[in-house]
Amino acid sequence: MYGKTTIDTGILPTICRQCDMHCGINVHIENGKLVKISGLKEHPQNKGRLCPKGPAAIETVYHPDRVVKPLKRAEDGSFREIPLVRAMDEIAARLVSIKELHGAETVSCWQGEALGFAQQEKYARRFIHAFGSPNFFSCDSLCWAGRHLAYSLVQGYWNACPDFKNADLVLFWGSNPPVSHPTFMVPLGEGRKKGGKLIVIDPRLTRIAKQADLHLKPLPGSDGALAWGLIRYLLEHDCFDKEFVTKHTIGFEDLAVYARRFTTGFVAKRTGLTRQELRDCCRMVADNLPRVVNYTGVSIEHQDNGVNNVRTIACLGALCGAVDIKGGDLWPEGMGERDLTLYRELPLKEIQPVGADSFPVLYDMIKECHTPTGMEYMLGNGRYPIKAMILSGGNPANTNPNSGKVARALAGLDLFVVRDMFLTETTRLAHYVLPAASFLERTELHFYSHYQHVSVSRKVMEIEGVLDEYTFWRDLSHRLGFGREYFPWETESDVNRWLLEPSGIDLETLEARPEGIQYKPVRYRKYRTTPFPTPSGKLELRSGYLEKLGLPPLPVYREPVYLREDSSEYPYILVTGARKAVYYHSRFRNIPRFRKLHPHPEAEFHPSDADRLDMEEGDRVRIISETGSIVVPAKVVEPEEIREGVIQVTHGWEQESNVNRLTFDQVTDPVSGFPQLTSIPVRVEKERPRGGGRG
Ligand SMILES: Nc1nc2c(c(=O)[nH]1)N[C@H]1C(S)=C(S)[C@@H](COP(=O)(O)OP(=O)(O)OC[C@H]3O[C@@H](n4cnc5c(=O)[nH]c(N)nc54)[C@H](O)[C@@H]3O)O[C@H]1N2
Ligand SMILES: Nc1nc2c(c(=O)[nH]1)N[C@H]1C(S)=C(S)[C@@H](COP(=O)(O)OP(=O)(O)OC[C@H]3O[C@@H](n4cnc5c(=O)[nH]c(N)nc54)[C@H](O)[C@@H]3O)O[C@H]1N2
Ligand code: SF4
Ligand SMILES: [Mo]
Repeated sequence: MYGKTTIDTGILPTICRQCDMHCGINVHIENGKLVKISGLKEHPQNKGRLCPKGPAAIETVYHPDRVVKPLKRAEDGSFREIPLVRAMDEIAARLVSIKELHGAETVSCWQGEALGFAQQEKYARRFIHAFGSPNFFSCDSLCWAGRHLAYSLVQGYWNACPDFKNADLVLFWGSNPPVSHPTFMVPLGEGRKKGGKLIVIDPRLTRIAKQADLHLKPLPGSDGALAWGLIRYLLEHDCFDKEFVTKHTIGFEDLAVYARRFTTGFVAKRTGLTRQELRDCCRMVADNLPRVVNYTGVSIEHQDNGVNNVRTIACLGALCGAVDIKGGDLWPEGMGERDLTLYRELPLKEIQPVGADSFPVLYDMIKECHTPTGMEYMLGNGRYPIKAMILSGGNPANTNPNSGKVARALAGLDLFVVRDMFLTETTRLAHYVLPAASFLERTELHFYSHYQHVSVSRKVMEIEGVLDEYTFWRDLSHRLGFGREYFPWETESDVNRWLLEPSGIDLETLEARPEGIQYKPVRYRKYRTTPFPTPSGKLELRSGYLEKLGLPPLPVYREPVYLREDSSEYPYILVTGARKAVYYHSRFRNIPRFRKLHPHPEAEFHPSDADRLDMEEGDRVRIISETGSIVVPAKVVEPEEIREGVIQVTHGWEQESNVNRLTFDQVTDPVSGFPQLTSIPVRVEKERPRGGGRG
């Protein structure tokens, strides 16, 4: 057993970061060893509940395969241990020489999902700007940013968690919270007890769909048409909040004209839903105004018209008058903490960030460089080359679209440093693999914007030679000569103190309150006195900002690619990424008790499709898209579980089972540049007449 715990025996309350829900947990320690994780009842996020992944942090931390020593790749491709100081010196020297030879902008950073979207990510943003390069990449090029941009374009902000508890009707668009966001089920359950209704829009019968009052199974990629159909219905039947729309929105006239084409017949044809289903859905919305909330899942932004489809859903919320009200979409207020990034202090105006020319909205609004364009730069097809990357908390060679190309791009770097807890498909391509501290080995602030709450997690243990993110960036920046100026804090606790200072909450108070502190009470209808944070100060049903960029100002509908273009060669529609409760993207397949639950990858098929393909459960099938092909065992589900003609494969499996060999990096959302991870045209071939179940 390695590592030194903060206390010898006892219970330390902290925050779980096995996923992005930030539940309160108690870590039980006996004689210097972590023995159990239980739920922290006082924490408002989870109220003591845990999902299976939380307690598995112990298996992760003590996993026999965990990387605890720095590794350097030798000429023959094998990894050799190297002392940490030497590794850091060598990396710093390589960065200096690449900067001198090719320019600072050829060096980049990448942060993956494991580090989340706040403090940990901001260290990397700070570092790379101080180094002189704007090239910060992350998993945000295919997660969250599409929704964030869409909602921000309409109302100026995105609320990650609407007011489920007080809503009369909740619509989940392509999302399955019992699995993906277990803590949503607490307020949702409370709302349901009070009589709140539920509509789920998903081509599959998910766990949340089983609980729904109405489950619609549209054709993948057609959600925009459905949302426009709902808008048309509300306008035609005069069921919308006229006062709100008149006083607080712009673009209503144009929206109303565009909505006219979305007649029931038109929408039924696009979505594959019946007229009756459409009418039921429209009536439920109209009958429950204004407390109607829409939650858009990741699969909507993974569509090739993702931003406009999400914008349409946001406009629908606005017509409902469900903005900034109890039981609606909340408008969260920040705490006023300091900003770790240097975008204001040290703008790098003279260098064009990767992708900012093709997807200006993505860079302008969230300072994210576009990862599929980044691959082109790494392959030498950009305005300048990307030569070096420091990546932490991600496994893009597995999780990013067209994964074969991603691997080729990363393999071509002159310097590739990866910080991870395990060896992965991505670390295999690295020149240096540095052991990363788990969330139990660092301290950071956690924000819960929907109830305006902050808490701090604590360092529960430490492993010698395993650096937390802050210490890594600090040590590297000191070697490069800008540490004293930009990374002056000794420890992460010092950073936390600095971040909190303007908020008036001091670190010691927060540390004494493991359940956290509400930094501001939630207020409603702030728009009556405060302009929306959009260019016009109003809610923008039509965007002048997009128009200036040459993009359509309205959230126009575009048919998914399988309808737009001839795809007779690819008669099935693939959706990817439906989450499994015990896996997190490419993570946790190395936990034996989880692996027992889901031992191998699988492709879900409707029984009629299985009949058509003369296929049985367990047969190995080859699925082929324009990008590539994979081989996985088939799972023939019940007829009601998936829409006929649709196939689902979850991502995160390796090599020939990796569904990202099929996903599209060449078809991108016009606003965000998001690659297309759902609604992909594919064909299917049986690999062998009858096969085993393992892939
Ligand atoms: N256990 C676990 N939890 C996770 C994750 C994980 O990997 N494992 N990942 C986390 C991350 S980073 C994210 S972003 C979230 C995502 O979480 P959610 O946004 O809730 O997404 P999923 O749970 O994948 O559910 C997506 C659903 O969309 C459906 N779908 C696919 N295409 C379409 C379409 O075109 N239209 C509609 N209406 N539906 C469609 C799929 O059938 C699937 O059921 O989950 C987070 N939580
Ligand atoms: N086809 C398809 N592909 C998808 C999706 C989909 O729906 N369909 N979903 C996409 C989405 S929404 C997302 S967010 C991305 C996520 O994609 P990635 O960002 O690549 O996330 P993970 O696969 O979880 O990789 C996290 C890595 O970090 C390591 N790690 C764990 N904890 C720590 C830590 O504390 N510190 C450090 N340094 N490393 C740690 C893990 O071992 C793992 O290798 O995947 C995307 N890929
Ligand atoms: S939902 Fe599970 S993994 Fe996520 S923070 Fe909560 S306990 Fe941890
Ligand atoms: Mo994500």
